[in-house]
Amino acid sequence: VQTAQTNWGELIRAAATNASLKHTYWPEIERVVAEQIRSARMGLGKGAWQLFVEDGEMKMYRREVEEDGLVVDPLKATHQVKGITGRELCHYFFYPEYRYDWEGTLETMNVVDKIAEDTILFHQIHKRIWPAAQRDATFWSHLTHVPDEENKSEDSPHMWATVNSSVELPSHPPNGGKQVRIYLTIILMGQTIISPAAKGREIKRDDITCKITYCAVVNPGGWAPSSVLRAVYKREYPKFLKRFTAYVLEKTKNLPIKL
Ligand code: 16C
Repeated sequence: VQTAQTNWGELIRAAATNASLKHTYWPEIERVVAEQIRSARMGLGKGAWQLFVEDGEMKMYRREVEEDGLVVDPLKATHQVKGITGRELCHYFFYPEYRYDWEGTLETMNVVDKIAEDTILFHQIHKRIWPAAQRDATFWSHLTHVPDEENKSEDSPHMWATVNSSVELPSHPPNGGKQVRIYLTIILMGQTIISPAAKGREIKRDDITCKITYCAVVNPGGWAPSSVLRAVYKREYPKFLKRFTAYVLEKTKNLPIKL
């Protein structure tokens, strides 16, 4: 069972491929992934988070934060989806071959380097929002998990997660093209809860529920009107989480369950 002392760094290292562990980015990946998991698993606390979307099981909270006059409101969303696993959720979010299917803000996506099976470097150009300049992003993406335990409970540390975090790539300098560089730190985490009714028999998709947490901080990197920005994310975050989870349900419905 998870405690305040859970050493996430150690758990993440145990799950990582050798190729990731050997890469110069590894210390940074381990630090950011551990920090993101810790904060994703933290409750909402008192006061700070405001609920701005509630749609069935999906809830989205934000904190209004500005840095140097730019809106960088952190987002924390929770959701529950019946019929998929945390592993399946993170698989479709991580692997580039599915991204154009579900990512509605994308203009182009390029894999800059596949460091390992569990770590990929991306350059993405996003759709322009009038009247602001178009944005692009360079980031590493890492897929990790903490293995299932015999007795899965909501406070045991088992989970799958994909973390995306901005990184400077000499091959793609910021503001080198006509886009303004955005900076992002994002985690998508999924925990699979198996209904006790399935004990002793084959698990069916009806027996599983994925508890999802998605946290994002996006710095727009340059001028964009605050009102436009807040209106855009209020529309785009819920659209993303609904569309993406529907996509994973559709892709997996006739496949064997991957726990
Ligand atoms: O996590 C998500 N996607 C991942 C894989 O692509 C990845 C990317 C995250 C970057 C998302 C920021 C893109 C903002 C660009 C402008 C949006 C254009 C919308 C046009 C729609 C027709 O981690 C899922 C991401 C879900 C969408 C989030 C939207 C957040 C907006 C924040 C404001 C950005 C500043 C825009 C300045 C004009």
